[in-house]
Amino acid sequence: MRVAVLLAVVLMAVGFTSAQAQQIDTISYTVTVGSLSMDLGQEGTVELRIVDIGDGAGAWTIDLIYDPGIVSVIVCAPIGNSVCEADRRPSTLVVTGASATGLVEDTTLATITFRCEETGTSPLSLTLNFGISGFVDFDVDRLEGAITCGVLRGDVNADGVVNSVDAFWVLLLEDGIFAFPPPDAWYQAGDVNDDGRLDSLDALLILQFHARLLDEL
Ligand SMILES: [Ca+2]
Ligand SMILES: [Ca+2]
Repeated sequence: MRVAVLLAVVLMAVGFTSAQAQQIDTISYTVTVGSLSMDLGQEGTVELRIVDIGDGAGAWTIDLIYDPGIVSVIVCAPIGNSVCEADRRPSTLVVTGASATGLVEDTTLATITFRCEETGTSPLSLTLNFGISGFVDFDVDRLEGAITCGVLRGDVNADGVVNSVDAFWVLLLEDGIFAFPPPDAWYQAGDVNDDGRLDSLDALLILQFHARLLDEL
């Protein structure tokens, strides 16, 4: 009797009534997260979604794993019945939630805004935790994403815009006033005439681009 009561409590906690547990043999859905391609310093938003739901999703705990060496999380905004934990582990967002009636339609669980901090590609991997097993079978797919961070030509200080500050940085780099070797990304962004050097000509082109005298760099 005690076991039956505990089982009922567990099932209710994950969103099933005892009647539903008897009726539903397989819970099926797909968890998806989007992909982005951005430049250093820019921000973009992906959606974490549950789609293609079969017999209803009563509860979800989803780990979204990213590379903190490439991107940072600006904000994780949960939607509806979800909660977002951004600081449990350095490389992991945890989105949890529950619905007493079970989700039946495609649903966005959270929107997550990332910022490109370094060049490279960060995976957006998904790990799903179901809490219970043995009573209900899960047939769940994952569509994982990625964020690719590149260099915005002319944006030497990687703040997402090209302006006179970047021209100033090019001149500082030309003078070699830094006590540390500047990152390669600074050179990649600043050498806008592709001659292998950072000098006042690059600074001039950046200023012309900012003044809309040039259409592109
Ligand atoms: Ca800039
Ligand atoms: Ca150059």
